[in-house]
Amino acid sequence: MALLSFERKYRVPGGTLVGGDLFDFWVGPFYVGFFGVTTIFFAGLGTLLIFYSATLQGTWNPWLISVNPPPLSFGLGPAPLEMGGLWQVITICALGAFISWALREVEICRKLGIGLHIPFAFSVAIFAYFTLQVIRPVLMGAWGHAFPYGIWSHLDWVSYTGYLYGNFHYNPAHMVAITFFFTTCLALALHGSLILSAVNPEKGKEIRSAEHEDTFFRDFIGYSIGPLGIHRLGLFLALNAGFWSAVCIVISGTVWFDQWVVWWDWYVQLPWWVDIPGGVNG
Ligand code: 07D
Ligand code: 07D
Ligand code: U10
Repeated sequence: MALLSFERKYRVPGGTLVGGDLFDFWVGPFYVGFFGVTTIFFAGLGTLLIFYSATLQGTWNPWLISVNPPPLSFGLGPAPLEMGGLWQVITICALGAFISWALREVEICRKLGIGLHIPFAFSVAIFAYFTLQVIRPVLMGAWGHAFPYGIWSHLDWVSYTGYLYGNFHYNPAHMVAITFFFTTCLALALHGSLILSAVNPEKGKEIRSAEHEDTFFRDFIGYSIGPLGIHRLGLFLALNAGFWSAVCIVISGTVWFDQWVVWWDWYVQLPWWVDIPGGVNG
């Protein structure tokens, strides 16, 4: 069915989580719903507050705007607006907007009768953000441990936090997360290129079937994961990239306080080589 006639057929009331039929309508291509309204509210208010913060800061240079969390001395308490209070309200707005966006995805999935995979996947990104801005600062006892809202300033935070633990590359969960990110890229490059090679032939040539795709990888590496399997694998890899990112940052400063390289001492201290000549005790 053509997309436009499908949309006309499927655009009927129902599937909402709250509000019944109240906001159950579309504006142009966009589904609104209760959570569309809350998204607009939180995103709008948050953006206005970033502009207000920029006027207090005295810059309109988009790279230099920075909404900073309160100084560490405020702990987990509320701060005056110009001393991190704006950051606190903007964080609430950001979470309100992200969660509304995920719930709007849920409503659209329910209307379409499809699975909730997309809102689940987005929830992992929200979880990573929540870990950086709420879980870790709460565990460490101050909002000042969270990152500032600014294009350059958030990079400064990442660099500073990385060097705080010596070389962040030695964080084992950071290694796992990076490996998942790299593998996600590899999987998408393999999948994108395989599909195009079969179904987007040169003019005049025949489209090839899924058997051709399967057979390429069986000939090449002896196994094909299959057309459904590659999408499961892709989602698994991508979600793990986000999940292990959250893990790598939440353990830094809460359960591990030292340089990350020191964590690897368990390896040189394994009993079977700790005492041999040249070993750490030998
Ligand atoms: C392509 C989908 C579109 C989204 C875009 C981002 C804003 C911010 C706000 C001026 C893939 C829209 C940007 C709404 C404007 C103000 C106040 C998604 C796509 C185009 N970062 N980060 C960027 C965010 C963190 C890091 C770019 C957000 C952590 C590094 C952009 C968050 C850490 C680098 C950006 C966030 C971290 C970047 C491109 C939230 C660890 C870069 C993003 C809410 C995760 C790169 C100048 C992109 C860059 C970059 C946005 C969090 C590290 C400005 C919204 C604290 C090392 N980040 N980031 O394409 O060029 O994402 O920076 O958590 O090198 Mg970041
Ligand atoms: C948090 C984004 C959530 C986004 C949401 C949506 C909008 C709307 C609107 C477009 C998690 C926002 C939407 C605003 C926009 C419109 C219309 C995603 C989030 C909810 N690192 N490192 C990571 C690498 C080093 C350090 C993660 C590589 C150095 C610290 C990832 C390298 C040092 C932290 C990663 C490298 C260091 C990280 C980031 C290489 C610095 C973190 C991905 C090759 C000296 C962060 C949870 C992520 C983290 C993180 C990769 C190097 C420090 C695994 C490849 C050695 C302090 N690094 N890193 O988390 O884990 O995405 O955050 O050198 O905090 Mg690292
Ligand atoms: C995939 C795929 C596949 C496809 C695909 C795709 C994955 C099987 C079949 C999809 C992939 C692509 C298209 C490829 C490109 C995508 C990316 C690279 C990812 C990144 C994407 C972007 C950078 C684009 C981002 C754009 C966005 C998010 C759109 C922005 C839109 C809005 C801000 C509007 C959102 C709408 C809402 C919230 C609800 C509706 C609201 C309105 C229309 C506005 C009017 C508001 C109201 C009526 C409410 C009133 C408001 C009130 C009362 C409050 C106001 C208060 C204030 C303070 C303002 O696998 O193959 O192909 O295509």
